[in-house]
Amino acid sequence: MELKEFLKIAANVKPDHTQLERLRETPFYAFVHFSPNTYTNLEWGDGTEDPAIFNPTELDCEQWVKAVKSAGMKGLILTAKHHDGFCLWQTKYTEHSMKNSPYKNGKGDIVKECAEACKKYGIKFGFYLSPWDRNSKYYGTDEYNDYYVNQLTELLTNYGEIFHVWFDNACGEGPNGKKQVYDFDRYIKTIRKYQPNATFFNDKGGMRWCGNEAGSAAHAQWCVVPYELCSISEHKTEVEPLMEGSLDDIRNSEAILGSIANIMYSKALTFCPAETDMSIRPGWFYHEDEEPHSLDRLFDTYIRTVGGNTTFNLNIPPMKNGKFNEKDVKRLKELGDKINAELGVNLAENAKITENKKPDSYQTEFIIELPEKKTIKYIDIAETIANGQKVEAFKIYAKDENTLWQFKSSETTIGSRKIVFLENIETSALKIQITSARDVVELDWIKIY
Ligand code: FUL
Repeated sequence: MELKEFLKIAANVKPDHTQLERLRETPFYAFVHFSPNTYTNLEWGDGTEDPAIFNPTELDCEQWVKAVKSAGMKGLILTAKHHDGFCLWQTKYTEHSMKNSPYKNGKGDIVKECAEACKKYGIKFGFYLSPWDRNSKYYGTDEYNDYYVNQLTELLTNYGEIFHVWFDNACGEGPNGKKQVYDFDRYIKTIRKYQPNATFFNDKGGMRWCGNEAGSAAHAQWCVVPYELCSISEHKTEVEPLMEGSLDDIRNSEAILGSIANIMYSKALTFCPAETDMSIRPGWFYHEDEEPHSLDRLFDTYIRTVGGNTTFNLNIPPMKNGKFNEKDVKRLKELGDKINAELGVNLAENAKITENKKPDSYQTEFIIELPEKKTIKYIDIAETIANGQKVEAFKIYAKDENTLWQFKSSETTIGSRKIVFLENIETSALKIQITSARDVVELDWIKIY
């Protein structure tokens, strides 16, 4: 197969409807880590914690949801079960759960309270059900996969619409010293059966991990990646590898996974966007001695993730009493206000946008002429990601007083959305020059702020 043909195939691998919804409608959502760890001051419980310690006497899920909403997030994922195995809902399958917590005399169901609060305020609800379970006696045996699917089914069928199911890939030892072989195929079939519109997160497919927990999405992000490395994703295209070689040394969490130099060894391609996960504080769980990250750091992460062809999953940990810390509530509101202030008004609303295609090439350029001179801080570009990811590289130019094009920035991929920070350029015209693409470029929008 010729490179040109190969790239055209890669450029036309499309998202499924769940991935498209996540990228377009819900790219920014919250994570809420809450478990016995909140009370033991740990990040990973070992499963021997007494459920009696878990007692959020002032639990206020509506406070969480309102705070999340104020940041502009559209969904919330609760740790229904973390690695310690404690279940935040009324499960039939273990006693290591709310049944033995003093909260509401063992009748509490935090998954329910949280799902209901989300529904009330129009926030989508999802959950994290950790496959690694350091409490379950079944862990490390075949029966554990039944146990896991039973719990998954409870969560998928009793709490209304679920937008995202979070599986971690962590696979440590359980109480009997054994590790589990996870039956991801079965888990995914269960999700598809009960919640066909939900996405799932796992670095092997669905939505993959961006590779770090520091909120750093890389400058070149691809959604179309080798199927061999994201093999639980559904969409695949058989291709002939362009080069003999192996993908053994590449991890599925690498940003450049979809670069030509990597995909040319692949036998099949799949669509698997990255999710960037990060906590508002250093830990995933609440620790009294920690402080929330600065507004600048969070806003910058937003630009580089939601504006970098990944989704952004931002964790806020409730305190022992079951509320978010007021400092976090304030920071979330500041973040939402800053996003609106910086990216709220599209200055290209009344601009004239013209495309000049180069003949016999996928190279093209878009000229944006504004009705008058403006100070421009960001360009926001989106490919028609429903049809695949095409752009490899582009450059930005702005017209100066002498109407000459001045080079401003050199960028790589666009994908679902790329926001470029331009540092206050005063101009009345911009040019986006696509210097390299895999097929005919289609854009959903060009906005400027
Ligand atoms: C990791 C877990 O081990 C952490 O505790 C946390 O839940 C994070 C989001 O995923 O892999």
